[in-house]
Amino acid sequence: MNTEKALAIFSNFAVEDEVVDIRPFGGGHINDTYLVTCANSKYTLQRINDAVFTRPVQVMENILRITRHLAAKISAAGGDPTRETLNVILTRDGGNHYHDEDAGYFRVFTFVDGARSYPKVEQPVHFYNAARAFGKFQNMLSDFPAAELHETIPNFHNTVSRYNDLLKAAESDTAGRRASVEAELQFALDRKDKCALILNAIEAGEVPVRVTHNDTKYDNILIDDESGEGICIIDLDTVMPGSMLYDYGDSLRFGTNAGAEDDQNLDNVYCDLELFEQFTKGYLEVLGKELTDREIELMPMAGQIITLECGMRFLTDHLNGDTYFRIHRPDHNLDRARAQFKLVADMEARCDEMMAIVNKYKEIYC
Ligand code: GN1
Ligand code: MG
Repeated sequence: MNTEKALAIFSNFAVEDEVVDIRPFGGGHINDTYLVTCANSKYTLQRINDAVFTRPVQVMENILRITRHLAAKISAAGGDPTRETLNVILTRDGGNHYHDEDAGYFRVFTFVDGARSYPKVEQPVHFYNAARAFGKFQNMLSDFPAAELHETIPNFHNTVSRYNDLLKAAESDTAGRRASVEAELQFALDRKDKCALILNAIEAGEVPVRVTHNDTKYDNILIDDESGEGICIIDLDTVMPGSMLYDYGDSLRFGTNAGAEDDQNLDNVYCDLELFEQFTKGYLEVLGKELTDREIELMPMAGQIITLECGMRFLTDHLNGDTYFRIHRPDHNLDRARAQFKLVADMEARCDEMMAIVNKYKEIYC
C-alpha cells in the first residue's frame, strides 16, 4: 500500500490533527502496521489480515470491549488508561474499523509514546516486568464475560488439531516440499502424545478456561523507556477463552530463546534458564494465588508444548507453500520450524531444572 492510499484510509478516522508522516512499522507476521505521526499526536494504522482473521468485524468488537474493560480497571486502580492499554480510535461515523473495497479492513489505535517493543530480551529485568504485566493483564480480564467474546480463530491453541493440520499438509504435499523435511516431520510425529497434555487437562476440568491473550510473544508488550516496566500489552486479536499455560508457554517460547525465532544457526538456539526464572518469578508473583495445582504442575511443560505447536504451524505453512505467515526469504518458515524444534529439544533436556524453578516460586507465591 503506498503512502497516498494509507493517508486516504487514515482520513476516515476521527483524528483532528495534521498528518506529518506515515511509514511501515513493527515486525508482526500477520497484519500490516503503519506509524502515523501527526503534528501533535501519533497513531498506529493497521490493516487486518482477513485471510487469517476471516471475521475482522468480530475481531474489532472483541478488542473494543476488552480495551474498554481494561481502561476502566486501570482508571479504578489509579493508572493511566491512555498508556496502559491500547485505545481504539473510531471512524468519523462511529465505526470501530474502516473497510476499503480494494485494500481491506483497517483500524487505528493511539500510539503509546515513550515505550517500545523489542524483538529480543535485552535486560532480564524487562522480562520479569513483562511477566508481571502479562499476569496483571490476565487478572484484569478475570471478570470479563468470556462467553461474550467471539472466537476469532477457532482451535487456535488446540495443539492436537495443529498436529493433525501438519499431518494433512504432509499428506497433500501441495508445494512438493515433503521429501526435504522428513526429519522435521518425524520430530513432530515423535511427540504426538505431548500435544494432548494441556487439552486433556482442560477437558478433565483440572485446568480452567480463562480469558487469555494467546499471542504473548515478547514483541507484543511495550516496555516503558524510563521505568523499564511492561506498560502496555498489544496485539489483542486473539484475546479469547484459553489457558494460562498458552500465555505462559508462548512467552517462554519467544523470550527465553537465546537465538532468534528464525535463527539459521541452531547453535544459537537454546533456552536461557536465567530468563526462564525471571519470567516464572514475575508470573507467579502476580498470578500464583489464582492458579490451580494442575496449572502449576504443567508449567514446566508449557514452554515446550507451545514451542512444539508453533514449530508445527511453521512447518505446516512451509508444506502448504507459505500461505499464512509472512516470509522474508525462501524457506523462512522451515528455518523457523527448525529453530522451534531445536528449542523444544533443549527445553525437554532442562525440564527438571524448570520444575525446580517453578517449585521454588510456588513455595513463595502460591
Ligand atoms: C503470529 O502476529 P504476530 O507476529 O504477533 C501468530 C502467532 C505466532 C507468531 C509466531 C494470529 O503472531 O500465533 O505465535 O506469529 N499470530 C497469529 O511468531 O497466527
Ligand atoms: Mg505481534
